Amino acid sequence: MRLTKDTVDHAAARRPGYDRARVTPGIVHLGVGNFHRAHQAVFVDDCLASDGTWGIRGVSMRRPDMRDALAPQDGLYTLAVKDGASTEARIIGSILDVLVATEGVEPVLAALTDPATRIVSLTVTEKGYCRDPATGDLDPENAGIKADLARPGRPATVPGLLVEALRRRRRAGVAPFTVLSCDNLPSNGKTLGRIVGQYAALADGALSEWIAGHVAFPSSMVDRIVPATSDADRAEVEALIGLEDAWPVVTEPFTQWVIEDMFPAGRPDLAAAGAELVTDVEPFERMKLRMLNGAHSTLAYFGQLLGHETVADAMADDALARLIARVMDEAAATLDLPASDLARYGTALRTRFRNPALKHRTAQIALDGSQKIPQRLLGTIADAHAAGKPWDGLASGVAAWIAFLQQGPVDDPMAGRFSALAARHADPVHHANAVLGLREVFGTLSDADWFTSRMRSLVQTMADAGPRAVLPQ
Ligand code: CS2
Repeated sequence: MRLTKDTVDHAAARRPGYDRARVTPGIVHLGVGNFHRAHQAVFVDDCLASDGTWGIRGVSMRRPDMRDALAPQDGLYTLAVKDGASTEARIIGSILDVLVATEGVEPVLAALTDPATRIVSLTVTEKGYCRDPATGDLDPENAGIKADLARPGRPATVPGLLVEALRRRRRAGVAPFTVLSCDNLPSNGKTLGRIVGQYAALADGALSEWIAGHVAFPSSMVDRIVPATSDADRAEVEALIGLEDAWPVVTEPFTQWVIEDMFPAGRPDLAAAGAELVTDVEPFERMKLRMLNGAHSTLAYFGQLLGHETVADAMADDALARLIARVMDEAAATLDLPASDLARYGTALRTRFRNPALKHRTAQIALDGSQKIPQRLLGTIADAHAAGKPWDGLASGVAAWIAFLQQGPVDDPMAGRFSALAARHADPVHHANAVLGLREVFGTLSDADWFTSRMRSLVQTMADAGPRAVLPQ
């Protein structure tokens, strides 16, 4: 029997503690993937009992698979929280429906322009921002951006969609929504606000000014480890809850959401649900990006080179675990937070990475390196070097990425260029030189001898003696 609104009462799991039939939409979320379903949708689920006006309408930007799984289940799905041998199941009801942007943008624009929509939140991954990774500005050469500017009424990119929705709201005299970025980017709200402003300036200068004066883009730091769902997860959840769920989501116990409290159009009582509402998110974002995500990417690329399928497998490799501790220490030394807090944070992260119940594949984290490496490792390296602090561990992570690119092919918006470089340069150091010359990734580090010479030497050592040769003994 399938999980639906009519069968949910039979689920052997915690169920929504509110009457779903009375919930009305107040949030449109772009990018309803597993991360959103295990994070923001759970916080909102906790808010719905006290205020039912914040239901979520999900939007898939490209693929219909999430809608196809959730529509027959009336939007319901299982959250399975795993810690070692224990699994706790809970049914989440905050997502009311899912629209698919590639099947028709008008229904999406209708949801975005509905006066009831007061927040538009996003998890569209780094590449969804159509930015130049090194500078964080809109990439005007991005093919999707060019196409959207040519036909503004039918946008397909995130900046195009937000600007068209805001244009229509302004024209109709409807107050703007608040735009809440939940992606792993530094100053994610500010970055998105700038990108949206830059896109609007190319489309319509007056609109750009109106957006700058009227639309809030709070930043937020999001954290929860959420692997892709496997068929084994589906079978386990079905056995646990006694109902079939086409797309449950498996995650860890830890969850954190730190949000800049700037919601002129209102917000759910997220603090009551455990979120931290603050005036400045940036120190938290930088800590998380540099210590968690920087270490994650390093584990992912070494894991791929050394044949470790999951993060927990990679952490069981002692030399790699030593490197990860070093990466976290080097990153911590660039942060302006109390050292004891950072040390505790690092220890807790390593315990989370070791959670054997999470099959978090290194291949999943290795995706889209060109979009991730700048804010996860390169900014940290530049800061550490400027302060005369060590950055050897961080550099090994970048070297592992370059070696991974040479093995190709990879899944990345820059995959075509990476394949061409790998095909042109058989010699690892020549290949590394060519990759280091990509300014959209490395920015000014492309020209910094102190950096490029160290990278060449690491790549040479790895090529001569294997990736293990650069790990701490
Ligand atoms: C991971 C993140 O896939 C990745 O790149 O580093 O998704 C990571 O699991 C989350 O940011 C944890 O909060």
